[in-house]
Amino acid sequence: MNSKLKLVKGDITKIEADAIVNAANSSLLGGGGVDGAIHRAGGQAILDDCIAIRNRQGGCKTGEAVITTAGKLPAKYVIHTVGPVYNGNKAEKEQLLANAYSNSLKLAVEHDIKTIAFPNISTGVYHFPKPRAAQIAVATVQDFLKQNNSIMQVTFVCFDDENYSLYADLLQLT
Ligand code: AR6
Repeated sequence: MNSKLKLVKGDITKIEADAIVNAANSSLLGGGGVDGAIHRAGGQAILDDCIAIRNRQGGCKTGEAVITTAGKLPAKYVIHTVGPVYNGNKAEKEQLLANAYSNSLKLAVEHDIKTIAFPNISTGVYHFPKPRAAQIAVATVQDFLKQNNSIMQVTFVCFDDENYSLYADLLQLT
């Protein structure tokens, strides 16, 4: 395995990284799944920052990313990205999922973030097929790390057994 990549099974709100990534929606106002867990555990300060971003730029488009405080979480920042809802044009959705990972990493570099943890974006209520989503996540992160030396660790945090075993298989090959 690439020494900068790590795999963890569990709850991303417990991770002590410089940044954790949230699988948000374009409103940035919170929701269910990992988004709900992050806002619940991090508290009002995260929502306040999200509202300020909405007021400034009208939310966050699919495939893009914004950054806020992590409030009461052990991380320093939360990077909110919006994965695609898996319907319609498959190639377009795959590109948008890759963009969600790469734009989160770009924003991390801009904020001098060295360690970052990702959930399995779009594989919950947005219904992206888990095997393909895992391939895209790992390939996009690997490509980014090849071009950029400032990020020291990327942790994939899998909440469910299916994702964990997909990532375990993929990461053995890297
Ligand atoms: N830690 C890590 N991963 C988690 C956690 C957690 N605490 N909770 C769930 N997951 P989803 P999406 C996993 O539905 O598909 C929200 O309502 C879960 O097992 O959270 O991108 C937003 O507001 C799954 O593999 O995000 C949006 O409206 C993965 O996180 C919408 O859902 C993503 O599932 C985004 O949908």
